[in-house]
Amino acid sequence: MLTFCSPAQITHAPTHELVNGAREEHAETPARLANMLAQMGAVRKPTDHGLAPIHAVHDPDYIAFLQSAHDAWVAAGRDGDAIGYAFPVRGRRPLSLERIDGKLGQYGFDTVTPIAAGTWDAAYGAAQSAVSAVAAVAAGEAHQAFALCRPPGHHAGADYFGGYCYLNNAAIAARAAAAQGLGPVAVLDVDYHHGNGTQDIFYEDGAVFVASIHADPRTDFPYFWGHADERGVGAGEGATFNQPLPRGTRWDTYEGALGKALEAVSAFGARALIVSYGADTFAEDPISQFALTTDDMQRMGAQIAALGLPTVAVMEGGYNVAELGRNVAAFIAGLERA
Ligand code: SP5
Ligand code: ZN
Repeated sequence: MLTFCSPAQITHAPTHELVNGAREEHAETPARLANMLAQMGAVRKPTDHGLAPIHAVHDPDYIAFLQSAHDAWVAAGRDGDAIGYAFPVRGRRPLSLERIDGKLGQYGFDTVTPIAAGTWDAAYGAAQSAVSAVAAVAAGEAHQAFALCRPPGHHAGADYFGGYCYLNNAAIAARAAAAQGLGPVAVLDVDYHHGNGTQDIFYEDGAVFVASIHADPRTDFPYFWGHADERGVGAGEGATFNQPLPRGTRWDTYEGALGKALEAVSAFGARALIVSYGADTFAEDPISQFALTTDDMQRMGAQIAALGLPTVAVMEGGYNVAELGRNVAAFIAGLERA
């Protein structure tokens, strides 16, 4: 599989996150990337496509915030990684805040997504990996490509970060694919968690179909999105398709949901596919509660590839570091085999 990864992606290294009233070790570690790279063949460095494909998805004021947030945190006299503590109730009017403390709440939606010294460079590198994978497919160099993104992206919206995500690599890839003539484009999100950022970005956009299979948000992060009745609005009505599944879901149930998602992608008329792949559906994931095996990851890849569409997969979550590379390799083997 043609795979892209930027050396900058290792530089994002928050130490802690605030969760359930406690300060815990951050789950989205550089060791994740090292474990995945150890299971890959050669990976290619992305070409730098600049800020244009990022600005096609994200608001300029949000990007300026991400670029400067850690410096502002240090300038305010703080140690370590930047984490907000006060958040606006949804629907609050736009405000022009000054202090980093307020801005962290304005642009973030949780306390588990710190901004560290290397965060911008790593997120930028991951986005370039996604764009480069799309460019390779658009150029006909490959029918499938993999962007080994880290930090992940699917929880990040046009103007917000959260869920360990800062730039939405899948959305950036989808917009780049459409711009390069690969459309209509569908995004299929198979991470354990609902991809709320991707959903929000395309919620009123009927040109990009978004299908997601994920843990029921009544019990699992990100709670406030991903419910079955969210189907898009306006021009996007019907172009969002959510299948929340209960904790404990195994392949026998998952396979049927994946079949429905792929049927919907076909019915939409997609001519290219962006896959948000998370390995946190794995039975032994430390923060997630589905029950897929490493062999199931291969089955998942094969079922997706059977659609026959030009496909770019971008890496999302997966927190069992010891098994992560093997799970990703199994998924890629399935994609390649079909
Ligand atoms: C991309 C992705 O999979 N994001 C998932 C974010 C889920 N956050 C859930 C709550 C955080 C639990 N953190 C446990 C840390 C243990 N050290
Ligand atoms: Zn996840």
